[in-house]
Amino acid sequence: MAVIIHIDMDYFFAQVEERENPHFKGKPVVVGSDPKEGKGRGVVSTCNYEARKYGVKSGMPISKSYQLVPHAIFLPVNMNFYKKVSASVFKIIEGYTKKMEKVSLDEAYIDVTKEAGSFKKAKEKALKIKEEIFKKESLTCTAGVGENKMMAKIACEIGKPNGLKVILPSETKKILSSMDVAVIPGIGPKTKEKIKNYLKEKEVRIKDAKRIKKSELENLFGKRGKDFFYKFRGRDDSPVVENRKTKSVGREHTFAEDTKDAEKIMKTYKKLIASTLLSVRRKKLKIKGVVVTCRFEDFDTHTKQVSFKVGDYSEEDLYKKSLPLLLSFLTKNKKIRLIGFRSLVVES
Ligand code: DCP
Ligand code: CA
Ligand code: CA
Repeated sequence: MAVIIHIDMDYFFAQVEERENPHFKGKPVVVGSDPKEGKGRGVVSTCNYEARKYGVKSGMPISKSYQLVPHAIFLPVNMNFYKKVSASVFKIIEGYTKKMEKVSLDEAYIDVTKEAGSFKKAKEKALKIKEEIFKKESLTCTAGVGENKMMAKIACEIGKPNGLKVILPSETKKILSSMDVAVIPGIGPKTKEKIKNYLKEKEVRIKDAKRIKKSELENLFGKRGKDFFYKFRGRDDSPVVENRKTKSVGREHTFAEDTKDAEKIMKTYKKLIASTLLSVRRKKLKIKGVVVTCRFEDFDTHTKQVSFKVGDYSEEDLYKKSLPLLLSFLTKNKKIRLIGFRSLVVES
């Protein structure tokens, strides 16, 4: 049996805004598009718990949220900043485990089966992570611990906000049975509606959904149906998949003398590609993009990059794909001191 922790930041974008503006604390904060005094046409990204008391929710039209709490603090989505905060948070979590899967800017699964071994140890680990995130980033999160990804996520939902909830394997079935089917990942409003109609009931809890046979679920939902059958029973075999780190492999060359000789530059460039590719193949890596660097005679240094589908590429492919980048440097009216070629790679 596995031991999985799911971490989800509380009211993430809004909490980051509160942290940056302590005088917002205690007031309703809505992050999203401009409400334009009720005429705005975008949606709410998220809001703090004060705003939730008025019924504001993620995804709601911003105009509706303005009707509900016109006196709220409305803020635009400062995505680049949230991304930075997210990276710092994940860095903290990574310090505790090798096996982490980020699933969005504010949530991740970690598989602690080997490292922690027991639910008790996993709970201690989750608490340490929560404490370190709070200490270093002044942000709260909720952690859920369960026997698989689904149960860890459900535990996290129960524990929100600023909670730590463990669902022991012996509790899994009982906890699930009285919950609404919509807690099952993959069951959205449409799927729920179909199940409701099939059972001819007004509301469907998981214990009701368990009356549907596997074959019936398969008829209703195809492959997903079988998945639902097991999930209603607390089973989920999906593994925690580490996010593949992008690394790069590259070469560079400094010319003996600064040059504008296109033929000479091209010849060197092709050699850099060939040598890089050799190294990529030796390490059995797959390529997902390239970066071209150029340093001019005055040491002014530029890089350009292009991404493409992860795969195996030939020297010729890489040359063709990256040539426009190199050419953009050659058209500058300056001599070149160094060129570099780098391929962005992932483990295959
Ligand atoms: N988000 C968004 N639009 C949505 C849902 C979410 O832009 N429809 C963004 C804003 C959230 C962040 O993603 O802050 C994380 O989403 P969550 O669903 O985890 O929600 P919150 O973190 O805001 O709240 P909770 O405390 O319920 O996790
Ligand atoms: Ca969240
Ligand atoms: Ca989330």
